[in-house]
Amino acid sequence: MSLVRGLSLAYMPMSSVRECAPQWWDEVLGVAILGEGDAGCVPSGVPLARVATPVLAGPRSVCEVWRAGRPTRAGVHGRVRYRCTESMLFGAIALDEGEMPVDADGVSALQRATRAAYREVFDLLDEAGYPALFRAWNYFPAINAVIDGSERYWQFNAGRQDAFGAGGRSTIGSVPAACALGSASGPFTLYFIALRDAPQAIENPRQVCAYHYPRQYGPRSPTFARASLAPSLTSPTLFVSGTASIVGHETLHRGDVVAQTAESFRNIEAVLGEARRAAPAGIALAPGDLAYKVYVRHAGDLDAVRRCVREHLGDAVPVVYVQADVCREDLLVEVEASGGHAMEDWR
Ligand code: 3EB
Repeated sequence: MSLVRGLSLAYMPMSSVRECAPQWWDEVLGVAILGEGDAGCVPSGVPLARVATPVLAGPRSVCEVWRAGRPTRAGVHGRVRYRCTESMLFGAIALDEGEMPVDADGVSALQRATRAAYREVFDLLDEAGYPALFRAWNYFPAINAVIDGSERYWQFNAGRQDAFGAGGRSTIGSVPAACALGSASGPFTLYFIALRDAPQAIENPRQVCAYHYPRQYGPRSPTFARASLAPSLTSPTLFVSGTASIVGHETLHRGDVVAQTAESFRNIEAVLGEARRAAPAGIALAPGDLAYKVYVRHAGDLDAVRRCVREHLGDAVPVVYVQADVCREDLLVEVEASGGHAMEDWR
């Protein structure tokens, strides 16, 4: 792995991360601890997101480690911790909703936390010269709960859209790849990768663009693209956003987790088809060339989901399974992926 130039992703059990030498960390951009892990093994100065999504297979705690393939520089901006290279910046921020200043306008704490987190991020990106948000991972508890008449996922969408607007960023078209999942506990948590040069947003011809969803899915649309491609990185990289059993704008296969998983893969294949047309020749973007994170709403569905995933991908592809609530009550599974970069898992 030390020979890899450019971005790489490793899913590692906490026990292996603990054994890494100090110089190994020099090239680490950032880490997300999935599950129950103790953050003590990650040196201070490495941006860290703690994501309370229990790991469903393998070790109880998995570290998602992003490495740059070259030395990184670390910094702090407001509450955002980051590391960067010449071309990219990885950052993480967590804001406790309970500690948000009181608001007279009746805007929910989650909307305000989301807005504040993104505004700090955009502030950093503008100042440091990495204006293009490439990929954003969003986690917060009780995503499906209805509070004061609106779903928490809708409140999150409002806060995110507020911040994109306030930061002078487009809320349609050229938007980042993303995911938004319900965690078991913890603060509003955002981690992200941003670039100096704008990536290309990719949409899915089978799905309505999320930023054009009709009002029944909330008064403020989600701000994300189905995928985002950075062709000019040392290793041209593609992020496929969280992908679920949605065709057009509607959920398909209510109550059938296997059919939902298969539909999610049809969507991923459609997105990859679009990405291959936009990508430089030589970047491998077949389904089996990517690394995956699968969010399962009900832990008891793991075996059924895993069988279906293996039918699509075989056994040689890195896949991490975690428990998380998906943003629509009727969605039982969501799948994200990335490729083009080097990758490694613990098996
Ligand atoms: C969907 O397609 C399912 O709000 O950032 C997927 C990826 C979903 C990203 C987000 C939401 C988000 O609408 C949910």
